[in-house]
Amino acid sequence: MKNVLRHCLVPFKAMFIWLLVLMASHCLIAQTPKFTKPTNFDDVPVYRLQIIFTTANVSDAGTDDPVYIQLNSDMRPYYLDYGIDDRERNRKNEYDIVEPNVRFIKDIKQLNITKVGNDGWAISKIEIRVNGFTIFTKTLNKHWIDGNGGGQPVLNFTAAQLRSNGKWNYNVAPNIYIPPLTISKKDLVSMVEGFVGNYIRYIPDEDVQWGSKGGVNTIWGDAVEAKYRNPRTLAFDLDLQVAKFGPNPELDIDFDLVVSCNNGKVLLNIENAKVNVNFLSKFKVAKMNLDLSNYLNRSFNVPNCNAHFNSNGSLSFL
Ligand SMILES: [Ca+2]
Ligand SMILES: [Ca+2]
Ligand SMILES: [Ca+2]
Repeated sequence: MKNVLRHCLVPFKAMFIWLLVLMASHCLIAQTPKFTKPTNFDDVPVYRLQIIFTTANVSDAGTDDPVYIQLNSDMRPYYLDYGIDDRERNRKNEYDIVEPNVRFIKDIKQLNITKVGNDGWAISKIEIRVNGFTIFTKTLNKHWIDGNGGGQPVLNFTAAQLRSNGKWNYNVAPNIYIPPLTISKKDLVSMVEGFVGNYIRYIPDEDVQWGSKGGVNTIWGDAVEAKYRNPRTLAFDLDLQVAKFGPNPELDIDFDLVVSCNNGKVLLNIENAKVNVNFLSKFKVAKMNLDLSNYLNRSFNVPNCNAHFNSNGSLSFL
């Protein structure tokens, strides 16, 4: 039993370490940070990537179908799924894209939006945000994407279309190359939620979903919650479920996000991970470890490590 549980914990631990390394690269800075402004806008490092969709305000505009995006050909489909009812009529949804294949703005070579299934979705606005700055917006006249009724299930923008948008330059975002010195708790939660919503699509042989109130209740408060414990520790609680015939078993994941300093590098690590369901033994741990080592290379050196959590749960690097 213990052995099974250990196997279950490994992939989740690895995936969160992966996420945290990405978060770390988001903000790891020296006490007197200096950031070189790349000559070319396309060479700006991506510390945070978000995509924002507004669903049109017309009948049936919303959809419960899965939606994924791809920003270059190396990127596997990235599913946009938060622990809420996504893509409702006349609602704006902001998604964090925690994606190792987008390290610089130049890695955004396309925007391909795909919807699976036949519940049509009408989009009225799309926005891409890098490091908190909007670099692309497109207002649409109730653009439907759908798999039937004569609709197209995809909406694509080429590299040239994205870059001719008028916002893809330093004039609009002169400080886009400077990462924030503090990440709010809300933003940390959003990054975890964006990562997990995509990650659960790739767990083999199981249909893992966010918790819900339909049938057996599997959600308490928000699907992702974080609580300040001490300057080194932020405690996360995730509410998920496993789709099964009959009542869906709850999948509750708890872990501590711990910040520390190691040889002048800020490290964010997962500790005390707890999972209440032991179904993850088929997960490819070796693949995850390989991914993890790749992402580790993104860490910055920081000569003076003062990174800590504030009592409001934000992560400060000064
Ligand atoms: Ca619809
Ligand atoms: Ca959802
Ligand atoms: Ca909760």
